[in-house]
Amino acid sequence: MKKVITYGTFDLLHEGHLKLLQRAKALGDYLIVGVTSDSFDRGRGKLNVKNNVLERVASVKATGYADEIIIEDYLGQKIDDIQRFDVDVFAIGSDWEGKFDYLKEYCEVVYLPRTEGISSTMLRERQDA
Ligand code: C2G
Repeated sequence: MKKVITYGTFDLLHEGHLKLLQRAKALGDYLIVGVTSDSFDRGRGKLNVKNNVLERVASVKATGYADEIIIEDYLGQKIDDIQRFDVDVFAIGSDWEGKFDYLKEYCEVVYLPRTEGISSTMLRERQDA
């Protein structure tokens, strides 16, 4: 069984997230999605997130693409997860191109095309307007 893992905040879940999850799932048989905790996001400077972690987990669950959902809560967790779950493929959007090449020591790393014209930032701005 080929295991794929991906991570994200998935705030105000939109079509870009949906496509990313669909493409990640298609890379293997079993998809693990790591949803960032609120404190992990604050720590990496994402201060504007609208949905809390439970809401974001529920949105990811509702897509039907995730076989398992975990919480990402600390720096360096990706390596631990890949080893713990015996992951074959790490997938992430192309806005991160090159940034996760250090994981190639542990599994295959795939950058998936990002969906243009939609983002959580755009939706948050629209909500605030
Ligand atoms: N994404 C996409 N198209 C968009 C927006 C997002 O393909 N228009 C993808 C991103 O590339 C990412 C996933 O959707 O793979 C989740 O995006 P975010 O919620 O913005 O999360 P991000 O900050 O990219 O988290 O540890 C966390 C991860 O490193 C990345």
